[in-house]
This record gives sequence, C-alpha cells and structure tokens, in this order.
Amino acid sequence: MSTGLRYKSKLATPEDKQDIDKQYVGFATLPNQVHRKSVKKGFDFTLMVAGESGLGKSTLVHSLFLTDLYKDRKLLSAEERINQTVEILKHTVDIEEKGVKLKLTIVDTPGFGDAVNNSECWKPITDYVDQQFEQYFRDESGLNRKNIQDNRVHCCLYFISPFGHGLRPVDVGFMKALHEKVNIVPLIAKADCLVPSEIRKLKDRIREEIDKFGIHVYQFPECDSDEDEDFKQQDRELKWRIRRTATL
Ligand SMILES: Nc1nc2c(ncn2[C@@H]2O[C@H](COP(=O)(O)OP(=O)(O)OP(=O)(O)O)[C@@H](O)[C@H]2O)c(=O)[nH]1
Ligand SMILES: [Mg+2]
Repeated sequence: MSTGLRYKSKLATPEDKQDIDKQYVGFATLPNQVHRKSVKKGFDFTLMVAGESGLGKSTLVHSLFLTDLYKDRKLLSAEERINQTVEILKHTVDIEEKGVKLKLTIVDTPGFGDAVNNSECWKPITDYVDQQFEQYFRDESGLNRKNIQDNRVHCCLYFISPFGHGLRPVDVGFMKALHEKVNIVPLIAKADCLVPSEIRKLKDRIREEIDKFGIHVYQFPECDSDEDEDFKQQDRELKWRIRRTATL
C-alpha cells in the first residue's frame, strides 16, 4: 500500500525518518494516513445567508468570521454605508486553524420581500444553488477530477423577521423551494429587539409552523451511543445552548 510519503527535507535524520514511518506505515496507521491526506488537501465549506431585506444578513457575515471579507471596500460615511445587497455576492477566504486549512465561501444574497408581488422572488437564489450542483456534476464527469472545487452550498442561514407572528408566506415559499437542496438553519434576526420570553414564544410558533408545512430544516445529529461520556456531555450542552438562542 502506498502511504504517499514524501520526506520534506534532505536533512531529515534517520531517527526522523523512523518516526514518520511509525506514524504512517502499515494498516494500523490508516486513520493517520486519512487524517494527513485530508488536512493537507484542506476542506471546502460554503455558507449562504438568505432572508427578507434589511434583517442583518450582510452585517452577520461581516461580524461572524472576524475576517475582513470585504477588503476592497472603501470606508464610506454612515449614510452611504447602509447598502442594500442587490446581487448574489460570493466571497472566499482561506482560513487556517491548527494547521487545518478551510476554504470558506460566503454567499450573501439580496434580501427579498420588498416587492408588491413576492411570488418566486427567491428564484435567483434557487437558480444559484442549482447552478453549483450542475457545475460540480460537470467537474465530476470531466477528465480532471483531482482538483475539483466544491462550491455547492452546504448550509443556508435563513433569517426570519422578529417583528412578525411566525413565518410569513415568503418564508414558507423560500424554505420549501430549498429544503431538499441545502441544509437550512432558520434563525430569528435582530433577536436583540425581543425579550427572552418573546423569543421563546416566537420560536415555538415558528417550530409549529415548520412542522405544519412539512419543511425540513437541519437537525443536529444525534450522538453515537459509543461516544465517551465527556463528548456526550459537550453535545448535550451545545444543543441546550442552541435551544436558548435565536437559532431554531
Ligand atoms: N438591532 C439590530 N440591528 C441590526 C442587526 N444586524 C444588522 N442590523 C442593522 O440592520 C440594518 C440592515 O442590515 P444589513 O446587514 O444591510 O441587512 P441585509 O439583510 O444584508 O439587507 P439586504 O442586503 O437589503 O438584504 C443595518 O442598519 C444594520 O445596522 C442586529 O442583530 N440587531
Ligand atoms: Mg445585504
């Protein structure tokens, strides 16, 4: 079996070589080999934000990753800064954490719901998602399959207005159009405008409506029963926190 081992420097001592061999040679080290290969290659992750206009999508993208995704942006005066997103904007950044590379793509979509007739106003977004699937399919069927860049949307944060009494028809329409294609994580936008009891009430109502309309939103996976107790505890805490925040 090939381990794909390449010694980086000619100056590596025989001891170094033996150490590397111990880590990567033999089938007992398969997990190491897979881990090494994945880390070296890096990961692609595409996150999309969508929802009605003015709910803070661009603001969240800007503050979430603490990375200046809009490097080319000129600093404008306060009045000029309140910009409406009018087209689908894609930003890619390479992030590295503890040696693991992540190619993060953020897709900021124009808000909808402003027009008099809002039927199918999410069409440009569904078209974009479909195009990414098509592109990936074409790349996979092509000759150069080694370096395919995965631009498919892996997750979509869907912003719900905090000022309504649950889902609006446009929310239901959007989620129904996309729920089979991407993982939708609905969240209450501008939740700082509501007190905790209002958030709880709105969340309950939205959950009920999600069930009623048969919308499939992303469900956090259950912990495997053979995981250790620490991990299970961490998982429980995480889910408990999610229940308390504006994420549904
Ligand atoms: N109270 C409150 N205001 C927010 C929050 N996030 C953003 N805003 C404000 O909401 C306004 C609209 O924010 P944007 O990020 O441009 O909204 P958007 O969803 O990208 O809007 P479109 O591009 O038109 O779809 C701005 O004035 C923000 O300062 C929030 O969490 N709480
Ligand atoms: Mg925007």
